[in-house]
Amino acid sequence: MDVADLVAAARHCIVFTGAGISAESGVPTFRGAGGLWERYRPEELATPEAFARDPELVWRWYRWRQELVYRAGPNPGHRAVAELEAIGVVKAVITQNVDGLHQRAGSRNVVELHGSLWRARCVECGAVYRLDKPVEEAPPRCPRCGGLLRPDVVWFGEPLPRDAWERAVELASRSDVVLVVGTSGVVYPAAYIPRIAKDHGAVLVEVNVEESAITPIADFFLRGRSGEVLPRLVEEVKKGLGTRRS
Ligand code: BV8
Ligand code: ZN
Repeated sequence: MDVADLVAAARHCIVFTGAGISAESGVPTFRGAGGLWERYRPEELATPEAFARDPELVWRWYRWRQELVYRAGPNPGHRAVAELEAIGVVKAVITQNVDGLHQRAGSRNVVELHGSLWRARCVECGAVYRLDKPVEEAPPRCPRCGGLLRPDVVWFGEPLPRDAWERAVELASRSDVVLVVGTSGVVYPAAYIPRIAKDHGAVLVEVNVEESAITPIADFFLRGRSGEVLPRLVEEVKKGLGTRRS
């Protein structure tokens, strides 16, 4: 049974992604070479303390990432995931990424465990605003109450949004195949998701350019860039489905 047959025959296949799936869009990963964290340490910027100390610096970093993502756009890896959902094979995408590229590629059922670059939340009145382009001023102010807006992302030391976490656990628990794409598997509790699926009997297929903390529990390891491996997988799955339908 090869991976394409496994995915084509899956009763409930989901995709779990990390920064690696956006690397070929030109969005640097967190821990790889040239990664986001190379210039900054996570503790410096992606934490409530950093924001309290210097909201302008933190927003400049997020605006820089918004501009990167805004110009970049989804890559063939994101589009392959969207196509697997469109042909009814993939039921949902659970992502650690905040770049919104899965949605821009056409994925509809996306669970954002760590929030989104494209939402801002008022620290005073709690109002949440959708952003359709990079913020102009850093830090932006709440149109309603004038309070400070923060990126609506999960920083280190902060809990994940309850509804996103519960949806992710529910999806992982009922899946029989999980494609784990472009994650180092070191950030918790997100990294529990592939483990929860495995504990419920799912087969894990990892797509990564190098081994990760997930590899020891993966049933299949497809070494390569997701922008190349996933489109190939989609073609083979569609062939498999075609023969099954005929
Ligand atoms: C919490 C949003 C408690 C913001 C992010 C010690 C041990 C264990 C845990 C901890 C610890 N100390 C602290 C913790 C907890 C901490 C944590 O896990 N830290 C880690 C670093 C050890 N977790 C937290 O703080 C979480 N909150 O625990 O709260 C709590 C609970 C209840 C009540 C109150 C408090 C919150 C974690 C969320 C942090 N926010 N992002 C932002 O983006 O600015 S995390 C950040 O890392 C991104 O979301 C990113 O997605 C995520 C994980 O990284 P990856 O996605 O895996 O990316 P990475 O660069 O690491 O890897 C890329 C992979 O892609 C590599 O494997 C590479 O080989 C591969 N790749 C590269 N190119 C390609 C490719 N693959 C395929 N194709 C390619 N072309
Ligand atoms: Zn407000």
